[in-house]
Amino acid sequence: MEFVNYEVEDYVAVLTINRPKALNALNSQVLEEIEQTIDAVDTNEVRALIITGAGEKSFVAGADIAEMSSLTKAEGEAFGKKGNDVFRKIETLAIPVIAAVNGFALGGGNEIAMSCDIRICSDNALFGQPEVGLGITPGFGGTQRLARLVGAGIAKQLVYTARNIKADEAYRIGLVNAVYTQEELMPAAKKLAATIAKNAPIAVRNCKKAINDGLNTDIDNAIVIEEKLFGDCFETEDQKAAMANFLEKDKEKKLKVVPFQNK
Ligand code: DAK
Repeated sequence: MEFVNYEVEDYVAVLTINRPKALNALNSQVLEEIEQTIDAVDTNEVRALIITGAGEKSFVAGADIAEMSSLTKAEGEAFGKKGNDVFRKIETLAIPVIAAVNGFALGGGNEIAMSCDIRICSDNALFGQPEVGLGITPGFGGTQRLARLVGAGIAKQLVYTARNIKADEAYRIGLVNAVYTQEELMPAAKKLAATIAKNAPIAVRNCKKAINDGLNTDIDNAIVIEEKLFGDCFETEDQKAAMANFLEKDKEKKLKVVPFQNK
């Protein structure tokens, strides 16, 4: 791969978008490489994925404006669909995904971060949806995910004004969960991922599915989704081992690696 690096260590994978000359902007090739990498994540081996950007300046500075500048209506729709398909794969990946936002997260950059389960950032991060200043709408889910994450009022203000916000404001509105210095960001992301990876993997995946699927439906259906995924846990070795450990007062509570059962 030219623009994506991928490494796995101790159940945690790091996907780095690596196109620093263009501040990691997303062109078709970058999107294709992200998609191939996501498709290839071995969820039996990896329990949490971190997505970050190469360099100290930018997470992702948006979709590639040079590539978009000459698109026709049909090509624009196809480009939007490509990005949306990739971001949806991130959002629905079986394991938790953490965005470690290490600088600019503008347009498509904010949108890829929002397709992750959790966002943390460095203190030099800058977030925004500048699209209306470029004569377009956010096209990789920005109008949808931002409103779901921070509420319609704040999302509309950010999208209509195209105003960028710094890390502290992103934290205040709930767009990111925590802010670190640049040096602390990746260690913090890895620590968070390792904490998730220590828990029963199928239970964690079922939690992700329950939260995501439940948010997309009404509360009555959402509770049924939760019930089913809760019930599924009782077919896992982790549930039996972890509860037996508790009852036997085994403080180690070591959880076994159990291959994910696709459902
Ligand atoms: N695309 C392409 N190249 C970019 C880029 C981008 N988004 N952002 C930066 N670059 C390139 C610059 O052109 C420059 O390249 P060279 O001139 O060196 O060859 C290099 O990265 C360094 O950038 P700067 O020299 O500008 O660096 P500065 O530190 O001065 O400024 C900046 C950093 C992030 C403030 C500035 O680069 C900037 O404003 N970049 C654009 C940010 C932006 O507007 N992003 C949102 C893009 S729009 C849709 C699908 C998708 C989307 C919409 C619709 N559908 C099909 C419906 C998504 C849209 C977007 O994401």
